[in-house]
Amino acid sequence: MSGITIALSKGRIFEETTPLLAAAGIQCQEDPEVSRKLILGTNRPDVRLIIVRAADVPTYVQYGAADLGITGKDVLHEHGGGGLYQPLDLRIARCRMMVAAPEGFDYAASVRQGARLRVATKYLRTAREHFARKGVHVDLIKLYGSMELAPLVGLADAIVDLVSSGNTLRANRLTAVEEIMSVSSRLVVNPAALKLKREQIRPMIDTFGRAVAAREMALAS
Ligand code: PRT
Ligand code: MG
Repeated sequence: MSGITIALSKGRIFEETTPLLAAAGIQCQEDPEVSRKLILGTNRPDVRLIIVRAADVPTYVQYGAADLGITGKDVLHEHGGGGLYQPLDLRIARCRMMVAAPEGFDYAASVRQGARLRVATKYLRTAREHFARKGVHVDLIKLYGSMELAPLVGLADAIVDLVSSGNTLRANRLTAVEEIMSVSSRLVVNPAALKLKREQIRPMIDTFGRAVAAREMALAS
């Protein structure tokens, strides 16, 4: 196949990617929130989009089922990033990976006392590495979503999750106690595809780069 396949998730990543694609002259022909199709055509006959779960984007690109993908640093960190070229921080879908706990919970004191913390998260690898660096003993409990609930019903002392506005934490009387990393979405590229389709992919990366820079300039002024 000589065309280019780009893997994306719907929701916030698709929404925030649309202007960047437009800057590269790519317009999706269908709204993934409405259409049930998983392969979407664009105005460019040589470019198609595939809609996958956010956590699956690196896998599609790693195996070459997609040439390019757009995915959060959170997802990339869990995946490990093996077999992926990461040329560009797109600076979209920004948020922070945080440790959060119930408002009354003295996180610092329990860490100091060497207590064994129960932490619920869908980001096992990120959480494991973070607490290992700090030398904090944790029992990690794997969840697939709505981590904010876990401390409220006694499943965990704390959670590791993404925070953007902080509204979800506040609504559930939780508070962020530690930042693990700042998160934004990255462009990831299959290295073999980059070699084979360099004349198509390289200009696309450059155009995305210029669109990101222009957007940052506009936001700063
Ligand atoms: O939702 P679904 O289960 O389908 O998949 P997903 O959660 O993996 O995908 P999606 O589309 O929700 O998120 C895709 C990517 O967006 C993530 O991998 C992040 O890189 C990025 N992103 C940016 C976020 C957020 N901001 C964010 N706030 N992803 C999730 N959230 C969630 C967070 O987990 C928490 O539950 O929003 C809630 C907190 O938001 P605030 O605004 O209340 O703080
Ligand atoms: Mg989500």
